[in-house]
Amino acid sequence: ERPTGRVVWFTGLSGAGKSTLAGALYAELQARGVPTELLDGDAVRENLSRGLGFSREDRDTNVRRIGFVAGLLAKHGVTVLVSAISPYAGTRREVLETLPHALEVFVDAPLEVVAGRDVKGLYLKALAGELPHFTGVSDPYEAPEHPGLHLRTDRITVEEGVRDLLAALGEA
Ligand code: GGZ
Repeated sequence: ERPTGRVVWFTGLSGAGKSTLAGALYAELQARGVPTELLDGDAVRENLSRGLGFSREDRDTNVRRIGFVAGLLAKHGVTVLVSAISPYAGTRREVLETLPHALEVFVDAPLEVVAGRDVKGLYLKALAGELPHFTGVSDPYEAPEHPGLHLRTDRITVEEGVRDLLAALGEA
C-alpha cells in the first residue's frame, strides 16, 4: 500500500522566511529520495491563482486552491510543502482539516524584523500608507495558536529550522 504523503503548511508574514525554509527542506528531502513537491505562494499566484488579489475572499480562494492541489498530491504519497501567508486562522484550519497528515508550521519573526528585511520594498510602501491590505501592516494576520511547529526565524538559522522540520516529520 502506498503511504499517504504529508503536507507541511508554512504560514507567516511576508519576509518571515516561509519560502526559504520550504526551499531548503525541499532540497534536503529530494536528496534523501523522498518524493516532494513545492507549492510556493509566488508560483501559485502566477499560475493556479493568476488574477486573484489580496482581499479576504481572494486570499481564501487562493488558500483553498492550494489545499485542494496539496491533497491530490499527498494522496499519491508526495510530501507537499506549502508556502503561503494564509492569514486567516479559520480558513487555514478548515483546509488543514481536509488534509490527513498536515503539519502547520508558524514561520515567525517580529514585524520590525520582517519589515527590516523588506526584500521587495513592500513594507516601506505599506508603512507609508501606500499599500492597502498589506498583511501585518494594513491587513490582518491571525497567528496559529497551536502550530505543529513554531520557528522563530530571527533566532535560528535556516539549517536549524530544517533540522527541526525533519525531526517533526520523523525524518531526522
Ligand atoms: C501580503 C502581498 C501583498 C499584500 C503582494 N499582502 O513576500 P512575498 O511578496 O514574495 O510574498 C507575498 C505574497 C503573498 O502571497 P500569498 O499567496 O502567500 O498570500 S495569501 O496566502 O494571503 O493569499 C508578497 C506579495 O505576495 N504581496 N501584495 N497586500 N503580501
